[in-house]
Amino acid sequence: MKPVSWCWLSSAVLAAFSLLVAGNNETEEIKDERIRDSCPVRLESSGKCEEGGECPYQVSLPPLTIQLPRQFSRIEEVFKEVQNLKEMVNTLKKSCQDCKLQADDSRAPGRNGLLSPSPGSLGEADDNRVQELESEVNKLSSDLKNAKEEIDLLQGRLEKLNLVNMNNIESYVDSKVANLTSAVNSLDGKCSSKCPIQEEIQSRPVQHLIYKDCSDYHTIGKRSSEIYRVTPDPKNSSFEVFCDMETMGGGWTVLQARLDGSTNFTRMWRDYKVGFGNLRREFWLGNDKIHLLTKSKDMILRIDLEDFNGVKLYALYDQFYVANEFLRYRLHVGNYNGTAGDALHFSKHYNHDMKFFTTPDRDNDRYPSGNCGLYYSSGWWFDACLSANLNGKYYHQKYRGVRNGIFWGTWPGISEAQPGGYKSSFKEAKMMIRPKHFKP
Ligand SMILES: *[C@@H]1O[C@H](CO)[C@@H](O)[C@H](O)[C@H]1NC(C)=O
Ligand SMILES: *[C@@H]1O[C@H](CO)[C@@H](O)[C@H](O)[C@H]1NC(C)=O
Ligand SMILES: *[C@@H]1O[C@H](CO)[C@@H](O)[C@H](O)[C@H]1NC(C)=O
Ligand SMILES: *[C@@H]1O[C@H](CO)[C@@H](O)[C@H](O)[C@H]1NC(C)=O
Ligand SMILES: *[C@@H]1O[C@H](CO)[C@@H](O)[C@H](O)[C@H]1NC(C)=O
Ligand SMILES: [Ca+2]
Repeated sequence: MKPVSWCWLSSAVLAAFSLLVAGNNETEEIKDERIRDSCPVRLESSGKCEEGGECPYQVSLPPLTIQLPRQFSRIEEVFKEVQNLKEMVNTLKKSCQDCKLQADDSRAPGRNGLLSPSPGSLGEADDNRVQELESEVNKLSSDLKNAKEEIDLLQGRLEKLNLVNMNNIESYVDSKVANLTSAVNSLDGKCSSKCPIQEEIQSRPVQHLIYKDCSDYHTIGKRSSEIYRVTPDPKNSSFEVFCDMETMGGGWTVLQARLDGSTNFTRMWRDYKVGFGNLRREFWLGNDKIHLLTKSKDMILRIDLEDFNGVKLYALYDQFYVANEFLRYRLHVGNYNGTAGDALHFSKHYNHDMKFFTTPDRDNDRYPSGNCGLYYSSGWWFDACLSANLNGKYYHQKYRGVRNGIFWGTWPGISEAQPGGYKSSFKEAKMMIRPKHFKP
């Protein structure tokens, strides 16, 4: 008989020796190296079995660290997110109501002579959306409760099952929260754009002065790549951005640029939040601004890269959204198209989609024993840790040591570098967004 090893998470199971026979048929499912390696308890047969008799087994029991607590903290995080979403819905609901009241006031005849195109019916439509959303939020929190109960239930049971279900629950909950977040955002956009007092009345005379992003400047005929002022959220402040009016028809709002190493990208949370650098050269626009821009319209992302051999390739993602600071600027990135390869979704274990933003002073990554931002000298949506990092250090040539340079893991030939050998860097990198439905 060949040696076999199983991995159990419960000491109760270890006692139940007879279960081993049943477990035998299930080992297939836990062949996943990762799970087995991370498993703290091992039970091994010595391989010397007498016919029909029992095999002698060795049990190695390190201090019993069960994997559940980590998973539990995920659920807790999600609870917090849902709580925040609930609050956002309430705020939105209230502001929609306020908005409607103001609209009613301003429609009173003879007040200021301005008429708004039936905001009443629009307001009702928004109300329905709010109600829908509320019931969605309620449903989600009861789903979460169920998930939590399920976990509690499973905790005392056969533990392999437990692991499998935990993963399912995690991704299920993640996608629910993502859906809800985008629903809230679209509602937020609607609510503000339909508020007559704020947009239709106050800003009507200067309406042509409100540009949400670079595509609006393109629409009015601007064709030079320049700095322009944008106001993605009429309730919030406006700010300057650099517009790329040439690439693929133009209309792109640039979020990040690397050209020559003139700006240091090893920065803390606060800097990545507000942005840094020089818009005409190297910069990070700032996570708050990126959030407002991607909230105001459905955006696509384009990444342009050039290496020191003059090879230029690009990656296009058909969705790009960055959540707010409370949600730790979580990244949502859609399907890939392009020539540079899909390094943001490199594999199951290296996937930047749905990851939080991490900086050297703020560890939100998926690497349990350290801070990826500190190790790789940048702020980024680290997994554990990376298959892409466009905010890495700027190296003017190949370099050795920690791979903390600008990195795109699907670049041709990049994976051939030996662990101790030279690593290639990039000459230029650029990230920019444009509304999904924009036609240049
Ligand atoms: C193992 O499982 C398969 C399908 O899950 C089943 O057909 C087979 O009979 C099982 N073998 C044993 C030894 O239980
Ligand atoms: C999220 O929304 C998409 C499309 O709107 C839908 O296909 C998907 O099932 C939703 N996911 C969940 C978990 O509700
Ligand atoms: C960039 O900033 C970090 C943190 O302040 C500092 O440690 C590092 O030396 C700087 N790098 C360069 C090239 O100036
Ligand atoms: C403006 O946007 C920032 C960043 O998302 C946010 O923190 C702030 O609360 C917003 N201000 C208003 C008045 O909506
Ligand atoms: C990718 O982009 C090219 C060029 O824009 C287009 O022709 C092609 O249909 C796209 N592919 C997908 C899968 O979207
Ligand atoms: Ca970490």
